[in-house]
Amino acid sequence: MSSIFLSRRNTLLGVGGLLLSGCDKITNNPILMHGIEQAEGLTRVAQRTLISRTALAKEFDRADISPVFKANGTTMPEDNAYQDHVAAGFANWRLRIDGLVRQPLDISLAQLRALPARTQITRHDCVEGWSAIGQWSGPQLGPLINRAGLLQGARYAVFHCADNLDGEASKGGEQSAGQYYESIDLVDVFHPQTILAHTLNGAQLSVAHGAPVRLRVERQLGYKQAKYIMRIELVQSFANLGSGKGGYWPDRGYEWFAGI
Ligand SMILES: Nc1nc2c(c(=O)[nH]1)N[C@H]1C(S)=C(S)[C@@H](COP(=O)(O)O)O[C@H]1N2
Ligand SMILES: [Mo]
Repeated sequence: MSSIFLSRRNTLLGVGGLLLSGCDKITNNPILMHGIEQAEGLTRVAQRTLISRTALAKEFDRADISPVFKANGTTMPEDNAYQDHVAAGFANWRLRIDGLVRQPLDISLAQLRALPARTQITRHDCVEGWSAIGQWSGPQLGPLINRAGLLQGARYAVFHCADNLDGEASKGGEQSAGQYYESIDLVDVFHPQTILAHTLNGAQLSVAHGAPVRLRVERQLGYKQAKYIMRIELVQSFANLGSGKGGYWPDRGYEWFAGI
Protein backbone atom coordinates (compact mmCIF):
# COMPACT_ATOMS: atom_id res chain seq x y z
CA MET A 1 0.00 0.00 0.00
CA SER A 2 1.27 3.45 -0.77
CA SER A 3 2.84 5.40 2.05
CA ILE A 4 0.21 8.14 1.92
CA PHE A 5 -1.89 5.85 4.07
CA LEU A 6 0.83 5.44 6.63
CA SER A 7 1.97 8.98 7.16
CA ARG A 8 0.09 10.87 9.83
CA ARG A 9 -0.64 14.45 9.10
CA ASN A 10 -2.90 16.73 11.01
CA THR A 11 -4.92 18.66 8.52
CA LEU A 12 -8.44 19.76 9.38
CA LEU A 13 -7.96 22.91 11.42
CA GLY A 14 -4.72 21.37 12.58
CA VAL A 15 -6.33 18.60 14.64
CA GLY A 16 -7.19 15.94 12.09
CA GLY A 17 -5.02 13.52 14.04
CA LEU A 18 -7.40 13.65 16.99
CA LEU A 19 -10.18 12.44 14.73
CA LEU A 20 -7.97 9.66 13.43
CA SER A 21 -7.08 8.55 16.93
CA GLY A 22 -10.56 7.46 17.79
CA CYS A 23 -12.33 10.63 18.86
CA ASP A 24 -15.81 9.49 17.93
CA LYS A 25 -17.66 12.74 18.22
CA ILE A 26 -16.63 16.04 16.75
CA THR A 27 -18.40 17.76 19.63
CA ASN A 28 -16.12 16.02 22.13
CA ASN A 29 -13.22 17.76 20.56
CA PRO A 30 -12.95 21.26 22.03
CA ILE A 31 -10.25 22.42 19.64
CA LEU A 32 -12.16 21.33 16.58
CA MET A 33 -15.43 22.72 17.91
CA HIS A 34 -13.71 26.03 18.54
CA GLY A 35 -12.38 25.99 14.99
CA ILE A 36 -15.79 25.20 13.54
CA GLU A 37 -17.44 27.92 15.60
CA GLN A 38 -14.94 30.46 14.40
CA ALA A 39 -15.10 29.26 10.83
CA GLU A 40 -18.87 29.27 10.69
CA GLY A 41 -19.67 32.05 13.15
CA LEU A 42 -22.10 29.72 14.91
CA THR A 43 -24.80 30.90 17.27
CA ARG A 44 -25.83 28.90 20.33
CA VAL A 45 -28.82 27.50 18.45
CA ALA A 46 -26.60 26.48 15.58
CA GLN A 47 -24.21 24.83 18.03
CA ARG A 48 -27.07 22.71 19.33
CA THR A 49 -27.89 21.77 15.76
CA LEU A 50 -24.27 20.78 15.21
CA ILE A 51 -24.34 18.58 18.30
CA SER A 52 -27.43 16.80 17.02
CA ARG A 53 -25.78 16.52 13.59
CA THR A 54 -22.92 14.54 15.11
CA ALA A 55 -25.21 12.04 16.92
CA LEU A 56 -25.12 8.49 15.59
CA ALA A 57 -27.83 6.96 13.42
CA LYS A 58 -29.46 3.91 14.99
CA GLU A 59 -27.63 0.66 14.33
CA PHE A 60 -29.44 -2.67 14.16
CA ASP A 61 -28.67 -6.35 14.81
CA ARG A 62 -27.86 -8.99 12.22
CA ALA A 63 -31.34 -10.46 12.72
CA ASP A 64 -32.85 -7.18 11.50
CA ILE A 65 -31.15 -7.28 8.08
CA SER A 66 -33.75 -7.18 5.28
CA PRO A 67 -33.90 -10.40 3.25
CA VAL A 68 -33.96 -8.29 0.09
CA PHE A 69 -32.38 -4.86 -0.26
CA LYS A 70 -34.13 -3.13 -3.14
CA ALA A 71 -31.90 -1.49 -5.76
CA ASN A 72 -33.14 1.91 -6.88
CA GLY A 73 -32.27 4.67 -9.34
CA THR A 74 -29.50 3.63 -11.68
CA THR A 75 -28.73 -0.08 -11.46
CA MET A 76 -26.25 -0.26 -14.36
CA PRO A 77 -24.51 2.90 -15.59
CA GLU A 78 -24.42 3.02 -19.41
CA ASP A 79 -21.15 4.93 -19.55
CA ASN A 80 -18.54 3.05 -21.63
CA ALA A 81 -15.68 3.77 -19.26
CA TYR A 82 -17.75 2.39 -16.39
CA GLN A 83 -18.65 -0.74 -18.36
CA ASP A 84 -14.94 -1.28 -19.02
CA HIS A 85 -14.32 -1.09 -15.27
CA VAL A 86 -17.02 -3.71 -14.65
CA ALA A 87 -15.46 -5.99 -17.29
CA ALA A 88 -12.05 -5.63 -15.63
CA GLY A 89 -13.40 -6.22 -12.12
CA PHE A 90 -12.52 -2.58 -11.30
CA ALA A 91 -8.81 -3.43 -11.42
CA ASN A 92 -8.11 -0.16 -13.29
CA TRP A 93 -10.58 1.99 -11.39
CA ARG A 94 -9.10 4.70 -9.18
CA LEU A 95 -10.93 6.89 -6.73
CA ARG A 96 -9.73 10.43 -7.29
CA ILE A 97 -9.80 12.83 -4.34
CA ASP A 98 -9.02 16.37 -5.44
CA GLY A 99 -10.16 19.99 -5.40
CA LEU A 100 -9.27 21.98 -2.28
CA VAL A 101 -6.79 19.43 -0.93
CA ARG A 102 -3.06 19.65 -0.34
CA GLN A 103 -2.32 16.29 -1.92
CA PRO A 104 -4.73 14.87 -4.54
CA LEU A 105 -5.05 11.09 -4.20
CA ASP A 106 -5.74 8.25 -6.64
CA ILE A 107 -6.75 5.18 -4.68
CA SER A 108 -7.28 1.71 -6.11
CA LEU A 109 -10.06 -0.58 -4.96
CA ALA A 110 -7.47 -2.95 -3.49
CA GLN A 111 -6.06 -0.07 -1.43
CA LEU A 112 -9.54 0.92 -0.25
CA ARG A 113 -10.29 -2.66 0.73
CA ALA A 114 -7.00 -2.87 2.66
CA LEU A 115 -7.92 0.12 4.84
CA PRO A 116 -9.50 -0.39 8.26
CA ALA A 117 -13.23 -0.73 7.65
CA ARG A 118 -16.23 0.24 9.72
CA THR A 119 -19.19 -2.13 9.62
CA GLN A 120 -22.66 -0.82 10.44
CA ILE A 121 -26.19 -2.18 10.17
CA THR A 122 -28.46 0.72 9.34
CA ARG A 123 -31.81 1.52 7.80
CA HIS A 124 -31.90 3.13 4.37
CA ASP A 125 -34.96 5.34 3.83
CA CYS A 126 -35.92 6.33 0.29
CA VAL A 127 -38.21 9.33 -0.28
CA GLU A 128 -40.29 7.08 -2.52
CA GLY A 129 -41.56 5.39 0.64
CA TRP A 130 -39.55 2.21 1.10
CA SER A 131 -36.86 1.26 3.61
CA ALA A 132 -34.35 -1.56 3.92
CA ILE A 133 -31.89 -2.57 6.62
CA GLY A 134 -28.44 -3.58 5.44
CA GLN A 135 -24.95 -4.18 6.79
CA TRP A 136 -22.43 -1.87 5.16
CA SER A 137 -18.62 -2.01 5.40
CA GLY A 138 -15.92 0.30 4.17
CA PRO A 139 -13.34 2.85 5.27
CA GLN A 140 -14.49 5.97 7.05
CA LEU A 141 -14.35 8.99 4.78
CA GLY A 142 -12.85 11.39 7.34
CA PRO A 143 -9.41 9.79 7.67
CA LEU A 144 -9.13 9.56 3.87
CA ILE A 145 -9.88 13.25 3.52
CA ASN A 146 -7.30 13.94 6.21
CA ARG A 147 -4.75 12.02 4.13
CA ALA A 148 -5.44 14.36 1.23
CA GLY A 149 -5.35 17.35 3.61
CA LEU A 150 -8.02 20.03 3.48
CA LEU A 151 -7.00 23.40 2.16
CA GLN A 152 -8.37 26.66 3.50
CA GLY A 153 -11.89 27.27 2.26
CA ALA A 154 -12.90 23.63 1.75
CA ARG A 155 -16.48 23.24 3.00
CA TYR A 156 -18.12 20.43 1.05
CA ALA A 157 -17.20 17.06 -0.42
CA VAL A 158 -18.82 16.49 -3.82
CA PHE A 159 -19.29 12.92 -5.06
CA HIS A 160 -19.11 12.62 -8.84
CA CYS A 161 -20.82 9.43 -10.05
CA ALA A 162 -20.49 7.33 -13.19
CA ASP A 163 -24.17 7.40 -14.21
CA ASN A 164 -25.98 9.93 -16.37
CA LEU A 165 -29.74 10.08 -15.97
CA ASP A 166 -30.03 11.98 -19.26
CA GLY A 167 -32.78 14.31 -18.16
CA GLU A 168 -35.46 11.63 -18.41
CA ALA A 169 -38.82 12.96 -17.26
CA SER A 170 -39.31 10.04 -14.86
CA LYS A 171 -35.96 10.95 -13.33
CA GLY A 172 -36.79 14.55 -12.64
CA GLY A 173 -36.19 16.12 -16.08
CA GLU A 174 -33.53 18.47 -17.32
CA GLN A 175 -33.10 21.04 -14.54
CA SER A 176 -29.37 20.37 -14.67
CA ALA A 177 -26.94 18.11 -16.50
CA GLY A 178 -27.90 14.47 -16.07
CA GLN A 179 -24.71 13.31 -14.36
CA TYR A 180 -25.53 12.07 -10.86
CA TYR A 181 -23.70 13.89 -8.10
CA GLU A 182 -24.20 14.62 -4.43
CA SER A 183 -22.47 16.63 -1.73
CA ILE A 184 -22.13 16.73 2.05
CA ASP A 185 -20.61 19.24 4.45
CA LEU A 186 -17.59 18.68 6.68
CA VAL A 187 -19.73 17.69 9.67
CA ASP A 188 -20.92 14.70 7.67
CA VAL A 189 -17.50 14.10 6.09
CA PHE A 190 -16.06 13.55 9.59
CA HIS A 191 -19.12 11.79 11.04
CA PRO A 192 -17.98 8.34 12.23
CA GLN A 193 -20.74 6.54 10.28
CA THR A 194 -19.84 8.22 6.98
CA ILE A 195 -18.12 5.47 5.02
CA LEU A 196 -17.22 4.54 1.47
CA ALA A 197 -18.98 1.19 1.38
CA HIS A 198 -17.41 -1.57 -0.72
CA THR A 199 -19.36 -4.37 0.98
CA LEU A 200 -23.08 -5.01 1.57
CA ASN A 201 -24.23 -7.85 3.85
CA GLY A 202 -20.75 -9.37 3.77
CA ALA A 203 -20.52 -9.54 -0.03
CA GLN A 204 -18.63 -7.32 -2.44
CA LEU A 205 -20.90 -4.45 -3.46
CA SER A 206 -22.88 -5.35 -6.61
CA VAL A 207 -23.24 -3.06 -9.60
CA ALA A 208 -26.94 -2.56 -8.78
CA HIS A 209 -26.00 -1.16 -5.35
CA GLY A 210 -23.20 1.10 -6.61
CA ALA A 211 -19.97 -0.85 -7.25
CA PRO A 212 -17.15 -0.37 -6.65
CA VAL A 213 -17.94 2.07 -3.80
CA ARG A 214 -20.92 4.07 -2.68
CA LEU A 215 -21.39 6.61 0.06
CA ARG A 216 -23.17 5.82 3.30
CA VAL A 217 -24.12 8.97 5.15
CA GLU A 218 -26.49 7.46 7.65
CA ARG A 219 -28.28 10.51 9.03
CA GLN A 220 -29.71 11.33 5.62
CA LEU A 221 -32.18 9.96 3.05
CA GLY A 222 -31.53 7.50 0.25
CA TYR A 223 -30.73 9.90 -2.57
CA LYS A 224 -27.71 11.25 -0.63
CA GLN A 225 -26.16 7.74 -0.70
CA ALA A 226 -24.22 8.30 -3.93
CA LYS A 227 -23.44 5.12 -5.89
CA TYR A 228 -20.70 4.57 -8.53
CA ILE A 229 -18.32 7.13 -6.99
CA MET A 230 -15.53 8.09 -9.39
CA ARG A 231 -14.24 11.26 -7.83
CA ILE A 232 -14.55 13.19 -4.58
CA GLU A 233 -13.95 16.89 -5.01
CA LEU A 234 -13.49 19.27 -2.07
CA VAL A 235 -15.07 22.63 -2.82
CA GLN A 236 -15.87 25.91 -1.14
CA SER A 237 -19.30 26.16 -2.76
CA PHE A 238 -21.37 24.10 -5.15
CA ALA A 239 -22.67 27.15 -7.02
CA ASN A 240 -20.92 26.09 -10.22
CA LEU A 241 -22.06 22.46 -10.18
CA GLY A 242 -25.29 21.34 -11.84
CA SER A 243 -27.85 24.06 -11.18
CA GLY A 244 -26.16 25.03 -7.94
CA LYS A 245 -28.16 23.08 -5.34
CA GLY A 246 -25.46 20.52 -4.52
CA GLY A 247 -26.91 17.33 -5.98
CA TYR A 248 -28.86 15.72 -8.79
CA TRP A 249 -32.09 15.53 -6.75
CA PRO A 250 -31.54 18.82 -4.89
CA ASP A 251 -31.28 20.44 -8.35
CA ARG A 252 -34.77 19.00 -8.91
CA GLY A 253 -36.37 20.46 -5.80
CA TYR A 254 -35.41 17.99 -3.08
CA GLU A 255 -33.73 19.16 0.13
CA TRP A 256 -29.94 19.35 0.02
CA PHE A 257 -29.82 18.40 3.70
CA ALA A 258 -32.09 15.35 3.75
CA GLY A 259 -31.93 14.63 7.48
CA ILE A 260 -33.79 11.70 9.04
N1 LIG B 1 -25.13 7.38 -8.66
C1 LIG B 1 -26.36 7.22 -8.16
N2 LIG B 1 -26.53 7.17 -6.83
C2 LIG B 1 -27.75 7.00 -6.30
C3 LIG B 1 -28.91 6.91 -7.12
C4 LIG B 1 -28.71 6.96 -8.53
O1 LIG B 1 -29.65 6.86 -9.33
N3 LIG B 1 -27.42 7.11 -9.01
N4 LIG B 1 -30.16 6.77 -6.55
C5 LIG B 1 -30.29 7.19 -5.14
C6 LIG B 1 -31.53 6.77 -4.51
S1 LIG B 1 -32.93 7.68 -4.81
C7 LIG B 1 -31.56 5.74 -3.61
S2 LIG B 1 -32.96 5.34 -2.75
C8 LIG B 1 -30.38 4.90 -3.39
C9 LIG B 1 -30.66 3.46 -3.74
O2 LIG B 1 -29.59 2.65 -3.38
P1 LIG B 1 -29.68 1.11 -3.64
O3 LIG B 1 -29.82 0.90 -5.13
O4 LIG B 1 -28.46 0.50 -3.07
O5 LIG B 1 -30.94 0.65 -2.92
O6 LIG B 1 -29.24 5.31 -4.14
C10 LIG B 1 -29.12 6.69 -4.32
N5 LIG B 1 -27.86 6.95 -4.95
MO1 LIG C 1 -34.36 7.10 -3.15
